[in-house]
Amino acid sequence: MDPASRTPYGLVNDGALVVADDATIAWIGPVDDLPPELLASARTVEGVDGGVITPGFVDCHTHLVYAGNRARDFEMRLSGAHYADIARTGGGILSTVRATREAGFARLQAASEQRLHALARSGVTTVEIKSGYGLDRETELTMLRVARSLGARCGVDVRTTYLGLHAVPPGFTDSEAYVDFVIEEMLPLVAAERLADAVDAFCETIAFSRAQVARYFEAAQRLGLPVKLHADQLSDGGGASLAAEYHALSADHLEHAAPEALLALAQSGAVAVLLPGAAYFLRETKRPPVAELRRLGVPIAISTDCNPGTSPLVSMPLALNLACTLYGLTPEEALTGATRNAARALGIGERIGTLRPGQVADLVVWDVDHPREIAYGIGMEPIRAVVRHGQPHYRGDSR
Ligand code: DI6
Ligand code: FE
Repeated sequence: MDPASRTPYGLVNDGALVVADDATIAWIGPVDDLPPELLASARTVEGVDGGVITPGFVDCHTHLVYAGNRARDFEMRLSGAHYADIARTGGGILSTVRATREAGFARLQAASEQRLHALARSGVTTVEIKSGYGLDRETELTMLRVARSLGARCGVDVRTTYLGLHAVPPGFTDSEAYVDFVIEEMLPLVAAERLADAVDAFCETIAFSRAQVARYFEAAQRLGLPVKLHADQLSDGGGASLAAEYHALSADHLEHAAPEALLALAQSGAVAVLLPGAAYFLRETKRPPVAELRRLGVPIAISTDCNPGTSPLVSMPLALNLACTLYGLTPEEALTGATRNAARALGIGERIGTLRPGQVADLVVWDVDHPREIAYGIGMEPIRAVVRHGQPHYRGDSR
C-alpha cells in the first residue's frame, strides 16, 4: 500500500513487493510493472494469493512491563468506585508499583513477555514500552532493561520511554521533592545509560501539574531526550498546550483537551495518540476531539495503552475496532493510525510504518479480501503471517 497513491487505503491490486538483502523494501507496485531483472534475481518468491499486505503495526504507547494485575480495581469500579478515588487511597498505579518492585527482573520479564507475544501475534512489529511502575532508582532501571530485553525474545523492535512522572511514590510526602529527585538523579542516569528513547509524564490533577511537567521536560531536553505527554485524559490540565509548547513527539489521550489548545498542537507537528482501550475499560464517555483534529490536520495514531489499570488490551486489531466504534474513525484512519502515524509518534516514520522503498520490511499478511476487514472484527485476528525485517516470523492459523 503506497501512501502516495490516491486509491482508498493506498491499495495496490495484484501487487508485488521486493525485499532487499538489507531487509528494506526495494520495490513495490503492480506485479505487471515489476522489472523482470528483479524477479530473475530473487532468491525466493512467495505468493499471497487473495491476501492483503499491510505494514506491521506500531504500538506506540504501552505500559506492558508490570507485575500483578488490577482485577480488584476493576471489580471495585464496577461496584461504583472511581478510578481517581482508588488511586488516591493507595490502589491504582501505586498497587502496581508495589507488585513491580517485589517482582525482580526475571518475574517481570516472564509476565511482560506473555503480553508482548500476544501483541506480536496480533501484528505488532514495533512497540513502545514505558517505565513508571518502579518510581525508584532501581526498579525504574530494571523496567527499562526488561523492556529492552523483550525485543529479542519476542522478535519485536522495542522503543523505551522513561515515564518518571507517573505517580508520587510512597516515601515522598511532597510531589515537588519527587520531581527534584527525578530531575537531579533519574534523568541524568537514564540518559547516561541510554536506557530510554524518550520521556513521558502524566499531567493530571491526580498526578503532576503543568509547571512540574514543564520543569521535567526542560531537564530532559537539555539531556537530548525527546518528550511526549499523557495529556488531558481525565481532566483538562492544560496538557495539549504544554505538549505543543515543548514540541512533544505526541500528545496522548486528549479526551478533555481544550479546543483552543488544538491549533497550537497542530502547528507544533505533534501526533495525537488516541487510546480507545482505556476509554472502553474506564467506561469514559467524553470523547477526544476527533473532528477538530481532522479539521486541523493533526495526525491521529491509535495504540493499545496496554497497562493493568486502564487498558489490559493485547490486540492491535481490537484497538482499531474500538477506535472506529467508540471514536468514529474510519477503518482506513484506524489502519493509518496504527502504522504510519504511530511510527511518526515515535519519531521513526522515516524507517517504518509504510510500504514504500527504503522502509524496513515489517509486514503483516492478512487473510482478508479487503483492508477494511482488519478493523471490522471484534477479537478476530485474521493473520496469515507476520514478517519482521523481511523474515517470516509468526504464521497465523486464521480461517
Ligand atoms: N494513563 C493511563 O491510562 C495509564 N497511565 C497513565 O498515565 C494508567 C496506569 C494505571 O492505572 O496503572
Ligand atoms: Fe498510558
